[in-house]
Amino acid sequence: MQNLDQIALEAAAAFAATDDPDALEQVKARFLGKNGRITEQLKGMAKLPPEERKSVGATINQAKEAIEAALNARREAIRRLALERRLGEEYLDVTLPGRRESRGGLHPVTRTLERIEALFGSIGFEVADGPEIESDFQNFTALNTPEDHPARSMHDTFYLLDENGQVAEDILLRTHTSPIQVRYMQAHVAKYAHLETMPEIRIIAPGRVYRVDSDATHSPMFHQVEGLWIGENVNFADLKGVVADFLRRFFESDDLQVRFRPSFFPFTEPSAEIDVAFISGPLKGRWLEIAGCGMVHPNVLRHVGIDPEKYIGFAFGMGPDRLTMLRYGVNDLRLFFDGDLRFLRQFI
Ligand code: 2U9
Repeated sequence: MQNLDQIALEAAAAFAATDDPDALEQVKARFLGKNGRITEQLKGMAKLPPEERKSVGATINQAKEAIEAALNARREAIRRLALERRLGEEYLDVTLPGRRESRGGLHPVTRTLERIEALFGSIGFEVADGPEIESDFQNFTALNTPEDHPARSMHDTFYLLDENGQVAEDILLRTHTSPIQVRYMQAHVAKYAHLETMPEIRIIAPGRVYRVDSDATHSPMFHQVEGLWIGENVNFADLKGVVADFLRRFFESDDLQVRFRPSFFPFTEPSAEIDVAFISGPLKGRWLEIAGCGMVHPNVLRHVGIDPEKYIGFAFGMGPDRLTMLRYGVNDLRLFFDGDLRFLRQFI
């Protein structure tokens, strides 16, 4: 029988000479594995006389435990060594600035549109929507615009081409959001055809509109919000109240001055332009044109199948781009549509 102390010493030396976990397990097999040296010792006990087996077995087990203890100590040492090596190689610079999420925001014109929708919503106006590509009927004819009106010319309106590349005279980019109201009224008339008297119509129509025009105060695409209130007894005083109240709430100024100047639009009669004057601030005292309005022309009502002898109402239109310029003190409309984040971030 080999000296067990000697085997234990050899094992400890072999473990110490290994600094890789896989190699360590192979060294372990040489001593504790199926054909390892300790296992051979245990097998050899069979040949011993029975009276010696107990003490020899105890000695072998002591050696085995010593080897296992040395193995575990080496495993732990190798683990710690690997960790220290990694800590030496890799490091975290906690002084580096973090990667921040960039914060988005609503476009200033979108904020104005949402504000307008909320203010009119608070007095019972619904928001209506419609297509940006329109028919000549919905955009012009239904709105009492004469056949030879300059707005219908190709200098003012973007027409679309047909499949042969020819200008299609009856499809165009809407020049105002009025066709939204035309469609809404047509649908409303159909929906309540079974009733003797239809419910009132109270809507606003916000959206993008298109005209052949481009300078510091005109963009070929711009926004409009129009409003419409049709009922059996809606008058010009209602129009003045609704619009003046809206403007004072929009500009957060109770003493904003509002005036109505006679004007002309094909789709309203009588018609008026609406001006406002601020009583303080940089724009103090100057009258600014802000919207147009009037009582809906009887021909417009007839075009959508509403009896102008029974129903009457008002309409108005304003430019939310211009309202945004006034509210934030911006002097070039094009800034809103250039998509330059340095400009737009100021409104977040
Ligand atoms: C229907 C009937 C009538 C909408 C109206 C105006 C007057 C008007 C301008 C303001 C500035 C356009 O954005 S702007 O350039 N609008 O002056 N709009 S009355 O009249 C309607 C609308 C729909 C069925």
